[in-house]
Amino acid sequence: MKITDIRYERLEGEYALSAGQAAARQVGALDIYPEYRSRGTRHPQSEDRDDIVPISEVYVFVDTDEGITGLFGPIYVDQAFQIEMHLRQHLIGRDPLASERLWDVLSRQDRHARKGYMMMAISAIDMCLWDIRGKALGLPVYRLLGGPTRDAVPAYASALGFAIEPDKVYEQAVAFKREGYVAQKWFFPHGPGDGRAGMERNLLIVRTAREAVGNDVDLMFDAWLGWDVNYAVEMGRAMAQYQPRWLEEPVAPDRIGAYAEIRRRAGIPIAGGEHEYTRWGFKVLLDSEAVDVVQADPDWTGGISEMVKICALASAFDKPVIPHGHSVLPALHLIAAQSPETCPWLEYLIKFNPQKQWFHRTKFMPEGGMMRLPDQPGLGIELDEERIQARTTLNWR
Ligand code: SMN
Ligand code: MG
Repeated sequence: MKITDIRYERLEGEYALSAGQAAARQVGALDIYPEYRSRGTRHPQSEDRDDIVPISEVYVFVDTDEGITGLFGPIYVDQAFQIEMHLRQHLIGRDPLASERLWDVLSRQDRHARKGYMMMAISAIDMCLWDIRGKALGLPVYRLLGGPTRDAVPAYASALGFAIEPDKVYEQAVAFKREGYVAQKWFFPHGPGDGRAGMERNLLIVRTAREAVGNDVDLMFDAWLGWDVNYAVEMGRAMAQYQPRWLEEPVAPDRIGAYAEIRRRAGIPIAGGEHEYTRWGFKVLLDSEAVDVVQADPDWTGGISEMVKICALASAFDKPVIPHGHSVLPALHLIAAQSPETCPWLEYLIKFNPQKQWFHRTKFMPEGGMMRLPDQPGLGIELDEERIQARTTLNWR
């Protein structure tokens, strides 16, 4: 089999927002500047309105001479550009099933391929190659990876975009528990720039969520790179009585010493890695004793191939990998082929993952807190032509 073409398409349609949740703000790295801190919510999905909004997503297609096409998306347009400018020339005419060779070549072809958008571009290609292999052999990807290790995977409810007023947090935390989720993650609205009052409001979210769910549901909290060491240590110590399963990304990912210090001093488990790349990036995190939970994202860190290696590495450190959930299917295939000890859960972003699957014929959503496994060959992404109102080919040639 040979790769004959690589194409990128922008799909456009209309997406139905669902109301019932007020707009939520989320702390971030730029919040040290007042004008950014006052921006408020950053996500249209968190608006409190029933509305139809335009939606536009980019997909990558890898065609072969045997009529099989590998498909992956949504991806960022920046990834498509990197594929076109840097990766394409190493892929056309090559055997898509020799994906270890191709990953190696793609990661060596440019000195900047190691991280960032170029590694994210390699990730998207890796996903397409797994899709091709699955379609060629008529099997879902988790079967090719040696799974399933379970019939279904427990998902945790990730509440990005949900209202963070205490009464709303309470109500929603109870609702997630009733739906069957054994764990849920909330996002902090405040950081060091919001002073004591902000810290109190953060803590109120933790306390309210714990009061809502009792002791048999795990709670996690994400600071999305928005804090510093002192703030994280103080928050960690104050949160400890509510027994969070983890505090996530308290500071920017490269501040590994800060992670290790927070982990030593805060008294609660620390999670991170959704913005880390490849086995070598995770080796540094693990060697530095910086995290208790590894959150590599298949879409960004190097694809499914690299995730398998990161899982092997993390399991040798006895640290679980709970992949970040930028898109559902790659993480689901991987998790379904790992020991439940290595990969106990899938992240499901309740507001974002449905949007990311808007153009897909089969939507993967947890039921009773469990995610069933795909049975389609490959990754399981098929486009729903009825939802596509316009299709544009991206072309930089
Ligand atoms: C997150 C980051 C980027 C996109 C969606 C969600 C978040 C998470 O940090 O951990 O889910
Ligand atoms: Mg996160």
